Amino acid sequence: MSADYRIYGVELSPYSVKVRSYFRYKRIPHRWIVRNVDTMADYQKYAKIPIIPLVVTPDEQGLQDSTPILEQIDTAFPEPSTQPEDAVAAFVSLLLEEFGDEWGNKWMFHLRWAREEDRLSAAGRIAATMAPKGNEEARLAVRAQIIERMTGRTWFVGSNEQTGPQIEAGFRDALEQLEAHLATRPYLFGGRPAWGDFGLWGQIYNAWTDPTGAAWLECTAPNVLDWIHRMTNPTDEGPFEAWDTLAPTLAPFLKDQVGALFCPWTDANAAAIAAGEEEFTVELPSGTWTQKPQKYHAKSLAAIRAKYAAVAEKSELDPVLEAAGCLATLRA
Ligand SMILES: N[C@@H](CCC(=O)N[C@@H](CS)C(=O)NCC(=O)O)C(=O)O
Repeated sequence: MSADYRIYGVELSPYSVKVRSYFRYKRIPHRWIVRNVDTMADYQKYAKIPIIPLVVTPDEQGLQDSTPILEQIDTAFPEPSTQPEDAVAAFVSLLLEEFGDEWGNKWMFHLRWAREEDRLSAAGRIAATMAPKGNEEARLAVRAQIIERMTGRTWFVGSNEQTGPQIEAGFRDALEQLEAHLATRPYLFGGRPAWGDFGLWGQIYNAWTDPTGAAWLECTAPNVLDWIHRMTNPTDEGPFEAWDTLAPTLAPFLKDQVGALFCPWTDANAAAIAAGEEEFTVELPSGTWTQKPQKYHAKSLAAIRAKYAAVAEKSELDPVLEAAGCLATLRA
């Protein structure tokens, strides 16, 4: 029995590193345990579903799913706060966390598996967690199996021949917008990290660990790269900002990435699940988008809608969400 929290995860899991960064920022005593052949049996004792991260509390409770994990940790460790005081910024942060988990994951997952150099790199590192430690022959054999399985499985996040170019263009646009925003502040909401940072960062950090993502980030987005480094072990560098100073460079991101792409997509995905459809098509500003519905996502949409509904005073928030094209999706 250990007095510390334990986080079972791997470096290539955006949700795992998101949770680890959260623990680091809050200075919560914890151990990072790589889920591999040696730790699998322990992991399985606590994991109810086969996903990472898995957090095991000091009283041996297993927690899964990064957003509820963050919520539970916030209850136990409210300070330092990761919610901006300003009501508009606070909700935008929650929305960006959801966007990062669900849409940012398409950037990361697509880039990781679309090109051979990325497949080789990622599969090689994942294989190291699955093959017996130090056995290079076994690692390369597992790498080959992973590549075979993952090639052609990018449909899982909606990446296909039609959507791939849209995902890549969207990621490049997003990086350009984040680059401008992070030019004058260390974190997305000012001097300290907020939920939006953790959700988006897990995905963008992971894209950076793959060759194509690294090439894009390192040659075009130095401020985003600094933020990637900072977020691996975030510290308090000052207060949160209020929405009025964030808006000039964050409102464009909210409008072009969240309102124009993610919101219509998530509405269409939820409608397809409700109707029991095998596939859905939605017209986005980036083009026609066809994919199989993502079941898990409908749940997290319901969760962000509940968070919106719980905001007591919406008179300043609603015009911001309306201007960004997010309001109807959140009110539905
Ligand atoms: N919604 C979950 C998603 C977690 C998830 O998809 N984890 C992936 C890795 S990034 C996973 O565990 N895949 C199966 C596996 O690696 O065994 C969360 O936020 O924690």
